[in-house]
Amino acid sequence: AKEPVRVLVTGAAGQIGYALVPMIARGVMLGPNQPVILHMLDIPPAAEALNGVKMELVDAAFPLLKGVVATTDVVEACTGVNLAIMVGGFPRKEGMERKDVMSKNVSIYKSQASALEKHAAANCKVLVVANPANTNALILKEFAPSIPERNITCLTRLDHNRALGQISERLNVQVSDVKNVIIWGNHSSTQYPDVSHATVKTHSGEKPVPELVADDGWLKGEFITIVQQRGAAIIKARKLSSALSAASSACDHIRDWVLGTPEGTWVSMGVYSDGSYNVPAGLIYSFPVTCRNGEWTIVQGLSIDEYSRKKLDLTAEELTEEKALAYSCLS
Ligand code: NAX
Repeated sequence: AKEPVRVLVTGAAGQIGYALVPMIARGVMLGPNQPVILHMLDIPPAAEALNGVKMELVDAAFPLLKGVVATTDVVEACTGVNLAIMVGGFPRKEGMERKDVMSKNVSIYKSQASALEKHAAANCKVLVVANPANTNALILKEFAPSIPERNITCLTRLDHNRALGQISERLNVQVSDVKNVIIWGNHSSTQYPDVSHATVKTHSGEKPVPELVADDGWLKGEFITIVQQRGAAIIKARKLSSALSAASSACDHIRDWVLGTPEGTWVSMGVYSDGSYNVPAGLIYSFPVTCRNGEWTIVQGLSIDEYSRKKLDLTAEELTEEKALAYSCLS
């Protein structure tokens, strides 16, 4: 039998946590033959709710679930984990300054980085979900210098999946036949959902999405804003932010990273920029990546036209500003 993988979920008593932990325990993230031990962390005010989630996990009798640690102690939560899904954070409340929210998250991610650095298993992979996701991941990277930078990522797969969904609806095709959209940049409204290289599988082979949609106005207008603003549209409809789609996309992100992307397919992940596509090095920026043997590689050589170039730069500028703001919170 396979050794169980220890998976940390922070903010596990929250909405995404509640959707995510049963998916992990069912094998959605790591496959149907991989036993797991869940480590769930939350803060003391949520301790009782967290214990309730643990009770439900026991009640669900998941065959793959070999143990549950539910704790408010960050060291206990991080000890021995192979994967860390960072969902916990400080939400922006009405009337709060951006700097104040940033400052709270910087201090959370700084201390959780140190705990992971000291106590996680060697080669632990990290996915940051909590907003500002890219910048929280960058802070985590800075304060966990012994964790390789290729092991620290943030979630833009939800945006990627939203783009696939919109193309599928527009063209009335199966979402599983659409591939190779790209989310560039920040998980924020400056992200650039790009379909220039996306294709749809048809009876007569793979066709480019721009050719099938044949409405440049829609692709450069409504499509982009729908994807960028989808989170706000969900809040308006549900009076709560995206949770099941975020949880499902987090599973997709880790599954593809660990088990590999299908031949000819790439996905979007927020990763540490090496300067590819002239994106400033040293930002956590969403790129198209392929994954093999547990490692991601940025897809190289895609053509970027002038229109796309501006959008790649705009979201990079926002991330550069966020980085400066985060650093100003450290001093
Ligand atoms: P909730 O407020 O329901 O849950 C957050 C949980 O984190 C709470 O239980 C809270 O007690 C806990 N928490 C706070 N500080 C903590 C700390 N220091 N250590 C451990 N736990 C802590 O939010 P939810 O809807 O679950 O969203 C979680 C995060 O995901 C938010 O930051 C949200 O903005 C972000 N999102 C990111 C998405 C992405 O695609 N990257 C999409 C969905 C979501 O909006």
